[in-house]
Formats: sequence, structure tokens, C-alpha cells
Amino acid sequence: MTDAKELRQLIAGQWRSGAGDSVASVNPAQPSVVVAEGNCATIADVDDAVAAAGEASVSWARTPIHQRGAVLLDAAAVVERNALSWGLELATEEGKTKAEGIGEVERAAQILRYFGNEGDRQTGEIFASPRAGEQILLTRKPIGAVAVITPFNFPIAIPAWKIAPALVYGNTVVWKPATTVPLLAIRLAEALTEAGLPPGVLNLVIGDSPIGEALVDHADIAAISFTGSTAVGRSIAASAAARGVPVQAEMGGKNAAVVLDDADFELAVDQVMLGAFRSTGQKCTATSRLILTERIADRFLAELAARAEALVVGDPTDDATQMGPVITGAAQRNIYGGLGTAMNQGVDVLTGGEPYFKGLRAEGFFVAPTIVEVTEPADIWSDELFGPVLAARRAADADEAFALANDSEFGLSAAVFTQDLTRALAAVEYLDVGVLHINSESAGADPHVPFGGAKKSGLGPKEQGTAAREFFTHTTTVYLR
Ligand code: UN1
Repeated sequence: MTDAKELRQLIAGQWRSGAGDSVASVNPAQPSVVVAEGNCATIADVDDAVAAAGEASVSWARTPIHQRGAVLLDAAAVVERNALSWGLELATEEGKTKAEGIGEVERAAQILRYFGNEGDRQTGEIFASPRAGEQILLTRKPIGAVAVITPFNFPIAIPAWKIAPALVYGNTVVWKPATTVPLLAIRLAEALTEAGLPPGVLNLVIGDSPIGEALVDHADIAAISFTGSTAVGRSIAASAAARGVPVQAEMGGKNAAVVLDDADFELAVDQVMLGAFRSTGQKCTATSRLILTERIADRFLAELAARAEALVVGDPTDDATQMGPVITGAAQRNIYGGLGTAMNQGVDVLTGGEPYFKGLRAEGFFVAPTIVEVTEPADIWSDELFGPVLAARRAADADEAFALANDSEFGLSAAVFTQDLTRALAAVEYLDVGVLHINSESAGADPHVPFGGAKKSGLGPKEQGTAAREFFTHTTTVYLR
């Protein structure tokens, strides 16, 4: 395609063509259309990027936090100004609907703005001293040059909520985005560059796992923030632990929505639909399990299946589309493979489950919105498929429903639908998750509050809000006499 955008690396303030393997992002709704192409970084580029981040770190750390924040605020304005065009590019490169793409770009601006104002907030603490004439101060300092590794599913929002706190607290960054969404990575880097970020403070290297490995194993990287699969997160954490490097990892989820008998039925149906199928189910916070108490189960499943069946699935840039494709052919095959296993294990398919055979939806990486009911042990209850697939189970009462919700090695988010305050409080007490939504869908996160998972969903300090500071700074305890 002649109008494919050119991919480049940002190293020490210079945009360079990579000398590594060729790389292209394609439109997952029409995989013959190339969205952006170029060459990956080489290992030498990674070395240069880390060296640039190291060199820039001294003066950036000494730059007053308000000045660092001002760059983020200016970048927020650039991002916001480009929300329509970048949102469309995001939909074309990642496959979520245009409305969601625009919303995500606006969300990135909101995140940049939140952290851009960090200088106005409290930065340390003072303790009393047991000795006369002394106070004990807790101050915070940047860690140094940090690696940021981001997934495909939020190509600009997740990078923003790692890079913005990293930068505002005075760190420098080498960032490797997913190779399926490099164009949006370039857009965020362009916004920060246009806003006046000094050379070397943010470096962008595009490449697959060898580049990621070279980055996370680099001796001069002081910390690693990662979002992605559990397998990759654990291997990064293992190799980083051997070198004493802290890791913040946001990984898998198998998030439950629990709908109790007394729930507001319409609200719960609307929210479960959004949780399961928005972004084609490709959020670590998406609803992939549904637990219903007996009295409403039949009616709820019938209504939900009818709504899923009626979802408009197609070209994400078309205004009428409600759900786009998944990211790659490999992801599509993995999801249908998981569904095949589920069917062999005896689940009841309520809607979906079959590939599309005609038109755009057969050409692109589409998966039909699918709801299955699980009555026997089945892998689909525990394994994350990362697609528009919802596995439902019935529970006798609220206690059994909460126990089923906790029946997962993951604990990222959950949603509970009830109008009964006592049951809502029981959910707060019993559900072992990092994010709990009462009467709203399982996805969604505000920038000023902690985000992250319990159990095997997360590792290290959480993201966003004051939690981000725990990861991107270390403290110095000052005995001041
Ligand atoms: C959201 O729920 O809106 O990878 C954000 C993910 C999460 C972010 C979810 N880290 O899906």
C-alpha cells in the first residue's frame, strides 16, 4: 500500500530508520491493507537507546517537577488536538471501533494531564524523631533509565499511564511497544517531542521479542514496567529478579461478572455486554466469566444471547459497527481453538462459536461474539482467551456466586450487580481482586486511583494514581538535625 505510514525509532532525540528485520502493521479487519511499515530496531539501536536514556537522566532528574509536568501538559494538548485522526488510525491498526479509538486517545491526554499536575501534589512525608532537634524526612528520587514494554490492546493509553509517571518523577525511558501497533506508539512519542521533551528522555525502539529481551536484560536498565501476557510477564520478572531489578507487571485476567437475583436487570445486561464485548473482549479487565444466581439465570442468559447475536460486527471505522476484529490471525485461531476445546468438554453454546464464512468478516480476523454455559469442568472457565467469549455458570446464592468468582488463579477485576447493600458489602469483603466494580462493568480505570490485580494478575506496585509513585521512585529517609 502506497499510503502506509513509515515506521522509525526515536533514539537520543533523532528519528532513525531501523536496520533490523522489516516490520509492518496491518488492518486486522482487512489484513491485506498495510497501515505502517519499516524496519525493526537492532540490538545496537537498543544499546544506543539505553545509553541515550542514561545520558539524559542526570539533567532530567534535576529538572524541577513542575517543568517536567509542563511537558506532559503540552503533550496532552497535542494528543487531544489529534484525537480524531489518531483515533481513526488506532481503530485501523488495532481493530477497536472508531468511537473507542477516539475515546482512548482522549484518555491518553487525560492521563498525561493527571501526571502533568503531579508537582502540585504532596511529594514526601515528615516523621517525628525520638531525638531532640531532629526531624525525619522521607523524600523521593527517580530510579534512572527504565524500560517500558506495552501490549497491543491499548496502543496509546497503556503507554501513557506508564510513561507519564515515569517521566514526571524524573526517570528516562526506553519504550518497546507491541509490533502490531507501532504507529500509535510513534504518535505518542511525536506528541512528547513536539511538547519539548529533551533528547534521550524518551526513546522508542520497535521490534519483536529479541528486542524486548535485549532491553529488559540490559545492564543499565534500572526498572521494568510491563503489561501483557502472564507467560512473558513471569519470564521478565524471573530474569529481572536475578539481577535485582524491580518489575511492575500487569498480566492476565479471567474476570467475573456476578449478577444476583435482586440486580437491576437492564443495567446488568447493558454492563455485561460492554464488559464482555467492548474492544472485542481484548482487555485484561474484560468480563470473560459470568455468574448468575438461579432465579434470574434463564431470563438473563436469553436476553444476553439475543443482544450478542444482534451486535453489529464489522469494519471498526464504520460508525454503525459495535465490535471489530481481534488483533491477529494467530489470536483468532487461538480463540477458536479454545472454543473447540470447550465444545469437546461439553459446554452449551448459547450464541456464536462459529467462524464467519462470507465477506469482510471472513477476510479479517473476526470472531463472533460468543456465550457458552459451563456445567462440567472446562478449560474455558480458567484459561484467558482474550477475545469476545463469555463463559457462564449458575450459583445457588450470593455466597456460592462469590466463591465461583474467586475460583481463578487471577484476580484483576470483577463486577457485581446487586441493589442490596449487605450483599455489595459482602462482595467488597470476599472478592479477591485488585479492582471491583459494583453495578458497573469489569473494565475501566481512572488515572488518579491505583490500578492492578491481586493473585497472579499482577506483580510489583500497582499503576496510576499515587501507586505509580511507589514504582517509579525510591525513597531517601533523611535524619535532619
Ligand atoms: C481498562 O479497563 O479500561 O491491558 C483498562 C489491559 C489493562 C488496562 C485496562 N492493563 O487491558
